[in-house]
Amino acid sequence: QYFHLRHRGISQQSLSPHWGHRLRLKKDPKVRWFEQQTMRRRAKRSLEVPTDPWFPKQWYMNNEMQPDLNILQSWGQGLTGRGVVISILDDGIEKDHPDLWANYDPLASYDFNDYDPDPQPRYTPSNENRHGTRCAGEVAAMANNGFCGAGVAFNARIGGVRMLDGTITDVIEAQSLSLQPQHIHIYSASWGPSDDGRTVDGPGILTHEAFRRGVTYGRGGLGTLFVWASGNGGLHYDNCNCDGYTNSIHTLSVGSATWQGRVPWYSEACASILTTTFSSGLATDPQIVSTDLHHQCTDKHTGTSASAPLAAGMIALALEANPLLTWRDTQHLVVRASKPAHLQAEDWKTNGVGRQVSHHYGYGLLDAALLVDLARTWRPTQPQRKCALEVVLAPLPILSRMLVKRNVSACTGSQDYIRSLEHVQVQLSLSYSRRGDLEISLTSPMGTHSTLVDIRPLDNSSQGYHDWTFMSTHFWDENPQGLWALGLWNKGFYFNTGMLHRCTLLLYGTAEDMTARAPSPQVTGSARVQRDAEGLCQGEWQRGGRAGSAVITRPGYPHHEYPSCPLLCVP
Ligand SMILES: *[C@@H]1O[C@H](CO)[C@@H](O)[C@H](O)[C@H]1NC(C)=O
Ligand SMILES: *[C@@H]1O[C@H](CO)[C@@H](O)[C@H](O)[C@H]1NC(C)=O
Ligand SMILES: [Ca+2]
Ligand SMILES: [Ca+2]
Ligand SMILES: [Ca+2]
Repeated sequence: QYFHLRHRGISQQSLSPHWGHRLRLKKDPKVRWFEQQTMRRRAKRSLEVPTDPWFPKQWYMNNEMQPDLNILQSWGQGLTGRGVVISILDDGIEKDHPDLWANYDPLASYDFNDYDPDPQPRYTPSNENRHGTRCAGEVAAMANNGFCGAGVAFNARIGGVRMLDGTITDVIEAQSLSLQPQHIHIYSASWGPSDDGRTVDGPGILTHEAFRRGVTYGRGGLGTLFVWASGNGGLHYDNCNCDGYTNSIHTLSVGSATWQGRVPWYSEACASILTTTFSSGLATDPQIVSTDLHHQCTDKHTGTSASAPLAAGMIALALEANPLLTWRDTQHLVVRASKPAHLQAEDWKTNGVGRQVSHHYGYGLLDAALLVDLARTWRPTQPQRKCALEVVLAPLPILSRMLVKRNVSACTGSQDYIRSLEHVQVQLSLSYSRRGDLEISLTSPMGTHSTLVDIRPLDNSSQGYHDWTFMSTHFWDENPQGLWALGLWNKGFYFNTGMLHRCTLLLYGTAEDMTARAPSPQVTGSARVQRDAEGLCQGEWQRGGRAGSAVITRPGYPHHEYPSCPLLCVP
């Protein structure tokens, strides 16, 4: 017979066995076997698989194919976007759609085409205004309601800004991007300048200011998250570094891969892409499932526009796991949670800190489970520093192939000193006989070669670049000290000529050596942590790193999400 014995003299929980009582039991001839009960960590195994009829068609997130976006694993940990607000800046949102209405958030919505609070799309025979509704369903279509599929963050709140169905001005863009910055956490946008392969264009003064204010003051000062599609100009050999929205350091630029891990025909490569999610490919490749106009479902959502909302939904899961992430923390996490996986490209290279990076995919396929795991234990980054250096002191004629080198101290000795890079920008003015023939590249002291703009065969402009800012994410976490090389290479007509007038290297980052961070988090927080009946942590807890790093307190944070908290428990 088995008995369960309790003893009042023994504390409910302790870190060591009680030797005295064990000895007494051991000596007792009537006891043949005993064991002191210890806490066992058990997680519910049930991967919460939505019952929605179209979920089996959601190949990119239903675990059918490996690797996929690893969304099911995050749901299994109870993360579904609860408490996170996302707004889709597009052509409207069908707010009464049977798979959206419950998550629809009027406070995250507006109509800047008609200047009214109702972003309902304008219906036309060709259904051209279905784009926003399709993007919204990817993020937050309702789950387990017997209809359509499920969104990545199916318990998040979703809004829509109608702004693409009409004349677009700097004011409208700026107003859209600064709608309710204390209420909306993530904006997802899949638009930009023409993808014709000959345009160089970016945000106007007001929109630029909207981005700056968003990251500075938005979300209570943690910074609004702007998730952006990289562009659909692949057919026109476009380069997303000629698009000032997606190449902004303030936007998180998302590229696409087909289910087989190929570069889709519409995809544009560039150095400012940070990460990749799945989307469509050829007509025979599976596409993305989402909500559609007229209360319908679709399994035909396509293009880079379909990739950005998937990333926005995954970031919503990370924000639920850790609401205190800043806009730069989020980019750091996305760098770390993106993997080359099976993505095919000719240009994968290993950068100076050992990460694989490509102009087609950034750091690779985003993994939701990895993202939320890293988010939970992330120690905040120090404030952003900026170190600017003039590369060209006097105008230089552009030779057919040239390198302009500069030995950089990274602002050593000043309060702008940078040890670990984040974004790197090159701001330049040059004239050139045929702009699209000129390839511009940047090589870091650690030997990472990044193409700032590849040739664009259709760009026959003779206007050159005027104070244009290119951006690269490929040097992330590298040490910027040493010799940088700007490369200019005429890859077109032999008689091309031009002048490099100005060039400034802008380094962003912090004085912290990010490569020295322990690979797994150092939880040293002290705390008012208590355990509940199941031995799980409850109540307030703190986490901190080594001396000098920030310590955060999160009152009443969901306890069961934190595998790290048992380290310290106050009975
Ligand atoms: C760059 O400058 C530093 C400090 O002046 C010097 O030690 C280093 O040798 C220089 N590197 C190159 C490649 O010139
Ligand atoms: C560039 O090409 C377009 C279309 O082929 C043509 O209309 C335009 O005149 C060309 N511009 C220059 C500067 O050659
Ligand atoms: Ca309206
Ligand atoms: Ca559904
Ligand atoms: Ca483009």
